[in-house]
Amino acid sequence: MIKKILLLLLFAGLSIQPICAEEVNTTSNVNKKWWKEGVVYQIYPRSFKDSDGNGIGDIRGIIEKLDYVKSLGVDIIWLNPIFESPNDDNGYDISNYEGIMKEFGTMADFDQLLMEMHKRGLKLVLDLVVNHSSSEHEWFKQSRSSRENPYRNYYHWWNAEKGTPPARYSFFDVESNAWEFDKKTNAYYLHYFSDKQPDLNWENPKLRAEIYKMMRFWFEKGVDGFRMDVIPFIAKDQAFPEFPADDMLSHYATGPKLHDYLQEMHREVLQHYNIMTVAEGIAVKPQDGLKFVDPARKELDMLYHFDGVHLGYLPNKFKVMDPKGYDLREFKKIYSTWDAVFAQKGWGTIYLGNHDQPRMVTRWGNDSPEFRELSSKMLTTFLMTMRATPYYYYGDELAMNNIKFNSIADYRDIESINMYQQLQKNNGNLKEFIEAQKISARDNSRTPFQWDSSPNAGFTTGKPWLRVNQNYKSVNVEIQDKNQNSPLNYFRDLVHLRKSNPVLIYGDYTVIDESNPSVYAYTRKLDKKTFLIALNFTKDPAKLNTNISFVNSKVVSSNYKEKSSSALLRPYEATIYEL
Ligand code: TEU
Repeated sequence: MIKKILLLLLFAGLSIQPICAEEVNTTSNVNKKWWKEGVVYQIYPRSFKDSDGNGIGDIRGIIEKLDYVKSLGVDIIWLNPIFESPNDDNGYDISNYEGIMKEFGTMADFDQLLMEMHKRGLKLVLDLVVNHSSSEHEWFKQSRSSRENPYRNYYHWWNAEKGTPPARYSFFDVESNAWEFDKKTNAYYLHYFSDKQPDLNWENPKLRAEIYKMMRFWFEKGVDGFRMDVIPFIAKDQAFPEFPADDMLSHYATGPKLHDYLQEMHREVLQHYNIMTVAEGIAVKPQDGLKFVDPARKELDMLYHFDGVHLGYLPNKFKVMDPKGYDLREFKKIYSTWDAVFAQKGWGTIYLGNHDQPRMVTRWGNDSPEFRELSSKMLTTFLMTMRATPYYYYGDELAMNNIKFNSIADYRDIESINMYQQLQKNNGNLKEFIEAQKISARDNSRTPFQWDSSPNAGFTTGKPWLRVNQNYKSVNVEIQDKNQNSPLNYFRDLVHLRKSNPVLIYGDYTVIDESNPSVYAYTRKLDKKTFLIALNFTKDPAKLNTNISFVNSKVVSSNYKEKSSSALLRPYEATIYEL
């Protein structure tokens, strides 16, 4: 009995300790929440750990590795979609919202995962993909079967006798055309993504009720939140007015009644649970950010913007980088602008990588052997010291870098394959495209996690669904765990630093030396505590110019073995001072 009580106390302690708002010792009157204080670790389930040797990561694999995740010090796991899906877009095409994808396991596995996570004080956030379903969802099968079917209005249809529908852009369509003609009922259906991802009709209250019911199903199981896929796109003007071709997405993200739906969702579902929500804020402009997360509006909790990750591309749709690289001054402006959006109310997020982005060290740091670890640690410092909840992508703690495939045959991602086909059709420059994809393709960040030096990096005993990065023998958990100076242990230290210093969570953010093209520096200030963070984003030494005297201040953290307090920063140097 006593043992049982002790165990219970232990579990309770474990689950409360890392995120308990009351424990934050500050006089600031900021509105504290567990999801503001936590660090989110994103797991791409397909590539994390395969437990049954079919080459695809799965839920049991994640369970096996929960102690590892816990050892990072993070609080929340965001899992990409794990629901039944024909996998046209790796789970972002859901055919049953209340079933588990068979490659990933069973509902019993899921229940166990949730239990094992809660036991360790980890929260679980799932992906909510409700702008569209799979074309293999029962609703769509019914919907497309006849114009009179009761599910017809679960999707958007345009009857062909009205003529060609007004142009809409599709992300994953060879013609970029979001209207697909369906012969059976002589009508077009709308799909902002692939033609196997028809858009759900949120104007239909029955559809909305189904979605809310499904959300309750997961919350009743104990899930701790949702990351909401392309949620700004759900509302569509049923008259389908013409949109300007060069500015479609901002129209997509500001549909009529969008915020009515989010408020209804809050009323019907969200307010009844102690959970967190984060909007994938695609095409959301800074001036609209608060509409999603101002607590007074009762909609969502956090939003992540795309302005940062869109920086540095040439203005075409094939994700080709500007050979000049990106301008750090613009980078700073974007992150400072977004910090200001949530300075008084609402709350932001900070990320440099996810399953839709290349590896952060390749994109924003430098993945040459000389600088890979150093620049990755610098980026980790940035993520862990901003005023926003960090969303940290699995593998970035090892400084995993882009795999850089030489051939389209290696790619599995619908986005890369679709863009390639488009270019092929239009006699575009395929060679240039393959080179560009080495930097920008999504599959770069979806390669299997590198656990150890055994075949396939210990990810699977079978044939991995996507090739493993060849550097796995030197870049893996087993090696980095033992090395105090590894990116892995650096990440652990920085998570700990953030979580034990409320100033890094809630403190005011002020950028300094704004016009410096090489150094990103800022202060964080809460009550009497001030930290100064100095980050050199380049491979050359660079000077921080400021009147703030910091060189005699305490160095709280550095990514160099030999700490230095000089205003002249070494390549990719990242230093945190306490002033
Ligand atoms: O992403 C939204 C989206 O538009 C992405 O396609 C993004 O623009 C692109 O990846 C940039 O290269 C979400 C999911 O995160 C993504 O994985 C899905 O493919 C997409 O929605 C459709 O569900």
